[in-house]
Amino acid sequence: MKQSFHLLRYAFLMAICIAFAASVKADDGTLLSSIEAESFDTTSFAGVKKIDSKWASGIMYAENISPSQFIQFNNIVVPAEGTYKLRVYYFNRDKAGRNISAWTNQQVRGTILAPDTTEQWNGGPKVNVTMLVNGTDTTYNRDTIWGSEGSKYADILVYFRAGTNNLKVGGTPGSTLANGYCPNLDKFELYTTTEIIEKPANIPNSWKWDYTRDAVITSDKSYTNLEYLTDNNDETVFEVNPNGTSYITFEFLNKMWINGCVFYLGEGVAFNPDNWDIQYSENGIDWSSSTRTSKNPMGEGKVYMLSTAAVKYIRLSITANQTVKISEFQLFGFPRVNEKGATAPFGKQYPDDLTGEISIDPVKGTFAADDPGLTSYNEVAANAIDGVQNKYTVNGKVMGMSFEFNEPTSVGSYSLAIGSSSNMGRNPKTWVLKAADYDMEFKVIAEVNNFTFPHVDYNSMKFNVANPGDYVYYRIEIQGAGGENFTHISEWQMFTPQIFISIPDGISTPNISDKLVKAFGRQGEIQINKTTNATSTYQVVDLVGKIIKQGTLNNNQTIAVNQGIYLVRVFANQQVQTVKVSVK
Ligand SMILES: [Ca+2]
Ligand SMILES: [Ca+2]
Ligand SMILES: [Ca+2]
Repeated sequence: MKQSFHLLRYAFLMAICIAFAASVKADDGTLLSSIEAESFDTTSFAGVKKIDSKWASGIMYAENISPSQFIQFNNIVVPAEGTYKLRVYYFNRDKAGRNISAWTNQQVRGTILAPDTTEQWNGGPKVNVTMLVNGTDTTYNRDTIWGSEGSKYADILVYFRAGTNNLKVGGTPGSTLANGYCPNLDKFELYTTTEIIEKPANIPNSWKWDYTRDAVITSDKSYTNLEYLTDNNDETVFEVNPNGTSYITFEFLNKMWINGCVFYLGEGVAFNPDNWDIQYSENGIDWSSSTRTSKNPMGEGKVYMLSTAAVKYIRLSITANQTVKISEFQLFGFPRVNEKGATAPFGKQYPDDLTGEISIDPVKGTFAADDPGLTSYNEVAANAIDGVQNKYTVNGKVMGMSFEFNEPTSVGSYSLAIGSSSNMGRNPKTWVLKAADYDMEFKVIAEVNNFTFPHVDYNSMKFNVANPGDYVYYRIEIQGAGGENFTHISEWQMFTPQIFISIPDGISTPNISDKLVKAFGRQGEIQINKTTNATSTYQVVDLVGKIIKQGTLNNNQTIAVNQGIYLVRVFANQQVQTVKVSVK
């Protein structure tokens, strides 16, 4: 019975399709494919259901798609990159309408309103309906009516790359319409269109800063674009054909406890997980493999918690016999130094004046917190400056801390660390760092909005101060993510040098360029010759990520430095060029 139902249905649908195609307006473009919503490939959401309905196209629809949920189609193939029109057929009984979000690959969601109301959630009319057809009243019996007349549609423009894409359609977090729930979805049609949208931004996979910035990075084979592996930029890709196994080694100045990593190959690229490994070593000679546990990433890339030990050497091994592309590799954890009074496995102290950095050691000033913290759990304010092991937790969504230096002090960067990742909802989300001179007139010197900590146990994340100055008072005001109404940190520190991030906070990631300068090392100096007319700035960075010199770039700039290997970074017009130079 079911089978004959289907055959009859198919014949009917074909007739509808032909009739429909003939009625398509010119600006609807060409119908490329028609996809039943219920034929979705994957959903990780148990609540999303496929429901039988004689009123629905394909005799089925998809329902119960909550704000953060979606259905996904993994093999949408289009001939060329660009804009396409997605026609979404839906059932909806909410008079105010509902929002439908649709997005492709790892792009941010695009949203449209589904304004119309249908007879039923499953599309079917409640009663027999009489419609004017070719000038004649025609009655359709509710028990025999067919087709997708029951669903309404809305159009949304989506952006595909050439070849295979995935498409996600679902709810809309934050929408006031039906609390973001998606209408029931019946089917989709994909059309060409003459309309053009910009490619929506991808959800970032990499953090602006990570501990690879503090490492000397070497490879066992010579690669021309190794810096793209760790430039904190999803768009730049390290291409490698290891012809077997190749190692990228990260050597730290001091022992590090590396507890996690990002491994992101690039948009739409898959890689056999058995073909890469994170290893660690005390001496750079004897290596052990870590174990890793996959956690929620920010975008399409993977975040892993790692099981390692406190060591100076970490390496990434890659095994393949063809070209492999890796967009970004990042390391998270904390420095394992100043071990006096340490309780294994976590040192009591973070780096204290490790490289000229200033810790918020009470000797250098006075720490104060707005809230004493959870005293009954010993999650008290003093834990914010005692090392990674202990954490400071407040009952509420705001946390304020101050530090008064004994003398005017320039803070170029600062860090916030989390302890165990078991309460990610309690982590800092949005904050400002303020500073003041003796006059106590505070101004904002750094700001971070909607930050997501990597889902890694015990990790300290560094942030830049865009405009450092000599101030006496510093104050950080944190809004937590609001989990269970608690907010916590394991440590707050301030450092003298600015950290290198590809460009100061608040400015989008620049495009990589090789056309800004020529730079090379000589005896005791670096020579930079501008090849762009644009106003440019430069940074000279050593191999542990510390900025040695920076400033506005003259046409032919000579910079005196000690013997060593440096990265010269030049910024102009939202572009950046990096040149590695060797100074004798
Ligand atoms: Ca359907
Ligand atoms: Ca990159
Ligand atoms: Ca602590």
